[in-house]
Amino acid sequence: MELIESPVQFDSIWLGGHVATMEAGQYHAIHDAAIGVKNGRIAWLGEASQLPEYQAEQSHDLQGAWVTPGLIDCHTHLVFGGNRAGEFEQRLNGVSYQQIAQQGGGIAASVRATREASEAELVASSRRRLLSLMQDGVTTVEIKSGYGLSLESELKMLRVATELENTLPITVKRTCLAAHAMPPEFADKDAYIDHLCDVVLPKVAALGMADAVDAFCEGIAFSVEQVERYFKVAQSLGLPVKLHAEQLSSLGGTRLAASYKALSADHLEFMEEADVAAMAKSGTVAVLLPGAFYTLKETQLPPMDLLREYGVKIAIATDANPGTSPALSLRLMMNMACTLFSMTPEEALAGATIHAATALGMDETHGSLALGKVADFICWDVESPGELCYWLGGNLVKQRVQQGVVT
Ligand code: DI6
Ligand code: FE
Repeated sequence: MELIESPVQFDSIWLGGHVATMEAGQYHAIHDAAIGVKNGRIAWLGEASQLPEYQAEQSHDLQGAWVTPGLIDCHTHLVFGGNRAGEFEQRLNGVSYQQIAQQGGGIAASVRATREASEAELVASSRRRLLSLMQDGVTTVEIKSGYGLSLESELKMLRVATELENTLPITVKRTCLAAHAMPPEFADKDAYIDHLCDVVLPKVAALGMADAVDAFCEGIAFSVEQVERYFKVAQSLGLPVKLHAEQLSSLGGTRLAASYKALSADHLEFMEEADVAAMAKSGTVAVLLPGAFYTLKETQLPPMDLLREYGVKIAIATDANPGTSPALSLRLMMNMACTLFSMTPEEALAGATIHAATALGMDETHGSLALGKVADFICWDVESPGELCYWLGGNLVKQRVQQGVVT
């Protein structure tokens, strides 16, 4: 009697294209590949010629497309009221940042507009921006608070981020950035940090409203000592930390972040070799933000050779925010990482997939295509993965798959 092997069951299968798996941060290309998906996870991945006998409820023909992991934007300030296009125009008409700040502009303007906006208004305006990111290939996004700067308005921003995840096919990681700037009702930075440590962080943690905690460590924001007090409380509440560090000057924030085993340190143009060494030791990801570098017309480049030499993982993100990076395409940031920071297209794609997943503490399940991982992927209308970094703009997404479902 002949034994009949029962065919492997898939919910969906993709055939007729190629895959860049991004395992270990490299393309690891599979030509003429097959991807089998079951229950939102990758159940089979390899050369189509090796496929076992299978049954699938749905079959998709890639028509020669390339598949990559869904893009992960690991640093955004996507939720905010109003926008600052007027300031952009003022600056280009010769009004200085200082004059704009004296007129109540800058971050203060975004804080006012965010506090004044209703939750529904914030959901509506953020949704439009998030859809732009999604249409260009993003399947996971990190969203920071930080334009509320009071318990109520920080919680409002984090609720908006939750609402976006609940109503759109996207995974959202929420970060509490209450230590972003000084709220108008506080005169003293230490007193504000005390308030964050005593009231805001414990409440955010108790409500389960954040996946991580972030701060802005800079002369114009908070000192290393102030950030350390805030990190200590975050750590005691079981929340991982990350930090805006070494963006405009070298203060030592990166080393502090590394000593708290931060998931990431972000910006980093002014970092030094000791900072790079500390990050390598702690496994902290370097998140580079070419959109802010470009918008601020910065000239100090992040130390790419040192980051590579020490084996620090490098992620790329939009930093989408109304002031310094009104960026709504992560793929454009990948292009800019190549052109401005001399990254290779392979490094840039790793930076927007697997290394971005590590920066969010989710690389076990996301960021690369492998057996058992969440089936978040993009089918791109390109002839090689390098094309994703080559085009400035354009619509290259052929199909977007979120947890195994075409969206
Ligand atoms: N660094 C930045 O570049 C932004 N925040 C930060 O910590 C600026 C945000 C803004 O101008 O609204
Ligand atoms: Fe930022």
